[in-house]
Amino acid sequence: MTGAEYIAEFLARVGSNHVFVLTGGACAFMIDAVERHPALAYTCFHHEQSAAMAADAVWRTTGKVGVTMATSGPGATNLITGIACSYFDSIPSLHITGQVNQREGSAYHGANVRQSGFQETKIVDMVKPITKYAVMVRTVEDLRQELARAYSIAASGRKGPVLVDVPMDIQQMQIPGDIMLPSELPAAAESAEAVTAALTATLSKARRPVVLWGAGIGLAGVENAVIDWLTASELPFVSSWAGLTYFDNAHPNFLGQIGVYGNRGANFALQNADVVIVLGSRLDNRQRSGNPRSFATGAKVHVVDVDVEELRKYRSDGYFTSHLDFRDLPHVLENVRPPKIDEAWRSYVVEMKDRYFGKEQSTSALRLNALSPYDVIRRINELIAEDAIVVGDTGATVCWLHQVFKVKRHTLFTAGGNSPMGYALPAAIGAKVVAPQRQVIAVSGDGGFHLNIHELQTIKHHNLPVAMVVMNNASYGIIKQFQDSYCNSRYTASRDGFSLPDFGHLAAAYGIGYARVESVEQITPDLFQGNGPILLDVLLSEHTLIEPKLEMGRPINDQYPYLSATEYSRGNRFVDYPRSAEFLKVLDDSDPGRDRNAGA
Ligand SMILES: Cc1ncc(C[n+]2csc(CCOP(=O)(O)OP(=O)(O)O)c2C)c(N)n1
Ligand SMILES: [Mg+2]
Repeated sequence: MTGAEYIAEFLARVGSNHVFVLTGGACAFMIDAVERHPALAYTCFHHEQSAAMAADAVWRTTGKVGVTMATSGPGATNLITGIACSYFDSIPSLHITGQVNQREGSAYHGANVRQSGFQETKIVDMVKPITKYAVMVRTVEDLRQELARAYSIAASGRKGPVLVDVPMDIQQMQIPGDIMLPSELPAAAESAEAVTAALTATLSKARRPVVLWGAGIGLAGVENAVIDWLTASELPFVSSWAGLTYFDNAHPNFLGQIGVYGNRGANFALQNADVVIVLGSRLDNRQRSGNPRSFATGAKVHVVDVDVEELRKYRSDGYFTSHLDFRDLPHVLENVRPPKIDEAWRSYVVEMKDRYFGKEQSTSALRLNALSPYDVIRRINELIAEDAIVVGDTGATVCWLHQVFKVKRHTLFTAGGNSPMGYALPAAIGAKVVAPQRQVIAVSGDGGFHLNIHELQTIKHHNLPVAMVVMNNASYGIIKQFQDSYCNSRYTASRDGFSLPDFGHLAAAYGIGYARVESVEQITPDLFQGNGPILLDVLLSEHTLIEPKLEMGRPINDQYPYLSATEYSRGNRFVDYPRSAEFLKVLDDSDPGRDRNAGA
């Protein structure tokens, strides 16, 4: 078999049966081999970044490693934004790029030229900081070893994307047919016993404990064991956005998602705890705020993570850390003694949940008598199948989505760390291709939707029944809200200076279904049950805000719109988070509507 056929056979053996492509001379042999392989199928995208985002969605949907093939030069560089999505969210994906024939490549001449072959680009060097492993193969033996190695690295330990760059001569060379398969690599970590002892020591002194549930639990596939432990030990828990998809959000101990856009009750509980156990979350600044020193100031924070570098970053925070291979987490938790929880804490967390969980409302929309994005998301949540796949884009829209969507058996995800505009549409396509029997809903803003608009043709070509919800506030709303806070409501480049097309005309141009949504009642179950694609144009006021939302310089339990002094201190019953006199003065003076152009 040829090198290209070897790659196809390898993909079939590891169960990565769908390959997302945009062709070109340097990858045409490989895509041809994919097409000829009976176990494989390819899907064409109209931009390589979409293919990479779709591949990212494959693992999130099925637990199989997603694969792209792209050509050298611009094809390869276009993958970059999508690869970064996988890297920051620890998602395994495999990117196979074609490269120019080695005798045409710059290395052949031994001179340090910019480029020798047409469309030659040093993609390996370019993706090194956003991949776990990237390599160019130089011989057929290399190809055998590097494919297996790259795949093993992608799917082991803290997972992530890898890239294998394959010159055209290698694609055409003959290679023996025995396929070298990947293997799960051992993880260097502390022993389960050591972590059990450390966690037991931390929890033994806890009277007001909170567990922070991170995506690392689900990435390791140990979510059921963690839920059992939380249930049995009666521990209240909160979640990062990326963690939400891995458990039934109706769990009685669950207080909500945390952080800058977090639920107020969940944030209060976290900030008032005396012990916070963090399981598989990297505590980025959307969780702890821009000032980590204001995070859980009354607590001993104990972080358990698979990646020792993540733990190193807490040295100056004084956190306790445990380095664990998360496959051992069930065993660890089985042996951790549960803490003695104070009665006052038990009743406090129940009170916080009653007061705030699921209670988000858009005061900005209410004031304007406009459609509330929170009501829209709740309605969609009610109407779609319990196991539907819901993909978020970015901006205010992805905040609204995560603030109120409640996962039952759904799969809910977005590219949380990289958060590029345009992620949701191609990711929804990727999800639908590998899980055709499940409902798929993409939730984008009007701005973000436009960044991969060409993929409407991919949806149309395959007549994929994907519901594309566009939260249309005729602006880059999240940036506008930032400008309300910090730029005196000058909407430069967020509302002014550009425009977006009529989405009805756009849908018609691609020949896909369209529904205009001006009230919650217009969102009906049939919209999600059709046989083809549909674009739901949800008309919001451009002045719709994200509520609550943290402004700079505040701890996460003091979000805008600001609570009264009484309500604020009721939430901060155990740990004091004083508001400065200066801030109280600003509060007094502040315009409750914030958006100076809102008129209402
Ligand atoms: C590729 C890319 N460019 C720029 C940004 C910065 N950015 C984040 S959200 C956003 C606006 C998104 O607007 P829209 O999709 O309409 O969402 P809204 O905030 O209005 O809900 C921008 C420009 C980004 N995340 N990704
Ligand atoms: Mg918008």
